[in-house]
Amino acid sequence: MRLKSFHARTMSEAMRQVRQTLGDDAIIVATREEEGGGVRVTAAVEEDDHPHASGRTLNAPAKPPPEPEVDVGEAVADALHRHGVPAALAEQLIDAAAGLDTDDPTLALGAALDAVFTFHPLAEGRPGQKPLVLVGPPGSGKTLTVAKLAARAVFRNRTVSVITTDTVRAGGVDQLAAFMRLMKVKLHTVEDPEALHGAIAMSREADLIVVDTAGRNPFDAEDMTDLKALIAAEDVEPILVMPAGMDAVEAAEVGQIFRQIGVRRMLVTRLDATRRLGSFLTAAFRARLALCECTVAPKVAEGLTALNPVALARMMMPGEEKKAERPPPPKAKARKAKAPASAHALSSPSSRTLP
Ligand SMILES: Nc1nc2c(ncn2[C@@H]2O[C@H](COP(=O)(O)OP(=O)(O)O)[C@@H](O)[C@H]2O)c(=O)[nH]1
Ligand SMILES: [Mg+2]
Repeated sequence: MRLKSFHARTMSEAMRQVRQTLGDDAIIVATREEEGGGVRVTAAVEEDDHPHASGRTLNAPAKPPPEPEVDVGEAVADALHRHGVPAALAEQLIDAAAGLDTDDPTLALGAALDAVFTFHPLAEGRPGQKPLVLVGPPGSGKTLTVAKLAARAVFRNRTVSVITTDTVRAGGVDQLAAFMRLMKVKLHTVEDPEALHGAIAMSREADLIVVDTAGRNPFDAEDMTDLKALIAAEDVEPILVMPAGMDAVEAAEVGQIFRQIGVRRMLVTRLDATRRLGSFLTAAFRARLALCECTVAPKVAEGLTALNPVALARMMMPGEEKKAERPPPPKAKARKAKAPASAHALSSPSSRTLP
């Protein structure tokens, strides 16, 4: 099954694109009016039906008999329940999945996630892009994610500038400095908003500017005022870094607090160490935050990938998790970070030289 979204000025233009790209057998799974005008249509096609997917000829063997029918609504509801998705959000997702012309629960859930959430991956680095300031509670994964973003940019031959404002906590700079030395990326250390201004000005030529910040307690007004001032001093985009696996209500509250200081996108960490995905979905839903990347590995060079509705649905559906499981690794001396099935549904760049 292949899912694809199309943007166009009018619905008929979008439908024409769907037919041209996916063929006459494409199923429309969601339609949405875009904020800036135009429409977005999400359509799906069986890989075998897609004219370019399989090279099937008229003499190709007949398809195997269909599998026993599943109740799509029930399967979606089950998955949402298992992932601890609270009732209000679950209801909205089940509603969005209902009435879709598909008997594939993963596709239905993917389409529902696509309809309810906004997926907006981080640009990989281009000159003039707003600096990304990673913010979040202490220990949420900001520093490792800064290093992962820098590594991704370096692997893709982008120039990157990394700045840290985390000078208060002992060891806050050391860990990032070690990562940056390995990548041969200069690390700028700044203490206050004025110094941040200077460091950003000096980095303007870089394709990607990433700023690490100290962890802030969302329930401490002074901490948040301080962070707001840091973000407001520059034309930057704050990205909320949140670990998966928190309590859903807590995560939603944290998300809402960070939204109040100007955050609009959320990056989720530690998906490899989490079984239930309800908390970050609830945070994104309640705080109206778009989802960008997620991280699924403790290593710098691995496991940073853009979230998308189909990958998320695969992570949430039991059958799909099994299908995505890797064969057991060959016996080796080095201990490999073990990512669960959910992580394998996502691809990631890898390197042997970084921690
Ligand atoms: N397994 C795993 N660990 C992670 C991931 N992201 C962060 N961590 C770990 O979480 C801990 C806190 O990360 P850190 O970047 O220092 O958090 P910060 O305080 O927000 O800067 C560290 O031990 C990281 O290695 C991830 O995606 N998977
Ligand atoms: Mg840190």
